Amino acid sequence: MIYRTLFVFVAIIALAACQPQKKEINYPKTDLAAAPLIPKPVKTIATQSAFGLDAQTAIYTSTNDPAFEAVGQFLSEKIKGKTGLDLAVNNTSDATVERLIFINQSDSTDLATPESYQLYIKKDSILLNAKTAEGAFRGIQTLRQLIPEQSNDTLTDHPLWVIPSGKIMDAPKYAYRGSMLDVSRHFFSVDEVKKYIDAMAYYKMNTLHLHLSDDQGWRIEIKSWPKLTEVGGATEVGGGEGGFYTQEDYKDLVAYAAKHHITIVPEIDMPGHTNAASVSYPFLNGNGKKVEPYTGTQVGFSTFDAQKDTVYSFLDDVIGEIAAMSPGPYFHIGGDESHVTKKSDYILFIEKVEKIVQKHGKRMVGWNEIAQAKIDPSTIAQLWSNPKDAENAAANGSKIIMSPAHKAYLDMQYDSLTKFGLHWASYIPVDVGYNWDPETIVENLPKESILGIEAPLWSETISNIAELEYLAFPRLIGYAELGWSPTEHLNWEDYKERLAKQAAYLEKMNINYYPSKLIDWKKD
Ligand code: TNX
Repeated sequence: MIYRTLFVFVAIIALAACQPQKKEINYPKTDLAAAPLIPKPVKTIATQSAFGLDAQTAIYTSTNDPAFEAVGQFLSEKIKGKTGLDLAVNNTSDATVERLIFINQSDSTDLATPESYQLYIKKDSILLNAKTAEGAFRGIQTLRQLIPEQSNDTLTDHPLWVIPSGKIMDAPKYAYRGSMLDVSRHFFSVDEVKKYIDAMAYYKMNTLHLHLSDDQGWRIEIKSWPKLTEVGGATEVGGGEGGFYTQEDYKDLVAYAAKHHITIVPEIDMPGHTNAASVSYPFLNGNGKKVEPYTGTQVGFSTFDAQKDTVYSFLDDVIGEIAAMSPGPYFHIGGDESHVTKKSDYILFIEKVEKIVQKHGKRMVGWNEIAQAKIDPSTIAQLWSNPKDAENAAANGSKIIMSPAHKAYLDMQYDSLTKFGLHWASYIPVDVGYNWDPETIVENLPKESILGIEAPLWSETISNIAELEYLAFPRLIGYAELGWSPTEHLNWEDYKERLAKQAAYLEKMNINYYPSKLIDWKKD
């Protein structure tokens, strides 16, 4: 199969080379190493020539894996959106083709991770090698970023988008590079979440954690417990109407994320942060008080009753329904700020819920507090507050997701003048959000214990997509680089020049970013 695709590739190059009408193009000198790529690739070698993307360019992919063809289609759609060119994918009968982009499934041992890719850009061909469609997908993001906004209309008799030539060898630093959206404190629609996924994918993030329940709202339909959304879905911070995803909506989101090689991590927060669930079904409540709908922003007052069997059968249904719709390996159980759960109950609860999550075929993820329980080494702890918890979890064999609030929380204000956001952990200007090393946040944490990083966006202070984007961008782009690029490439002075050049993409995508004065934004 590999030989067959290689044969097709060689044949097509030969075919392209034989075109009688083909004219040499005198490309201007280019420098691939100076391209404002984010995240910065591991290795770039410039060859000072160029590839001209035009209407005579075609896309071919390995055909042994349909997911590679899908990556080719995705590239074609994005090229159309950016340039207007409508490039065919795997159409071998087109005789007008002069240049080609080949997306090749390769088993080369140089491709060390599933997301690794190699990009070879020459005058007449672009070759992208990857072991998996996921790697190919990451690689085409690099290619998308290399296509200039404007065509060059002087080199030939038709518009041509000049892509600098050379080689890129690339692979991520961490396997987990994510962001979280809190759709509970304020609800965000399927289309709004999709728009966020588009931007995450462009910067090679691979995980979207959805915080689907909290005191103020329950956001995912559970067929066996319908009041969760009928009652618990009807509130949000500030008294707005709330909302929820039907199971069809959620599946649509999961599929959209999968098309972008992004895994959804669903979170049902417990045993605290459960007021909306307990308002829907009061037998769940364990704080001894009458439950009322809550639309404020306090935390730590609610808890499930950890002593009742019925609570665990309820959770078996809830986790089972969500796990069945979530192809990813993880289920997040929250576990944070359970201030009114007795410590012994908390530990009992986490250990019992871990078994339920595992029974439904998922790896449990929880905020760092879960390290107080005797968790399984396969369970993952997400550091937000207490480094000691992360240290303990790692000593137990668990992997850690780094989301230290004072560095990685997208809901922290940029400075005291920022309209939205909080500052209980810190103010996080764009440079502070970028200038930290996940490996030095926790003392005595072996590097190998770090699964990756995640930037959570809590939504107490934001109620529409423009406000959400104002907090997320441009900081999210920095977290994408922190998660992907090797430490020796992380340099604020270099990064801020590349970030400045993202303005064209952000504006074209209609993303409302915070125009930080630290950046000399270049709009075209
Ligand atoms: C702490 S972080 C929380 C959230 C809040 C957030 C606000 C975490 C695990 N719990 O419930 O929304 O602070 O910044």
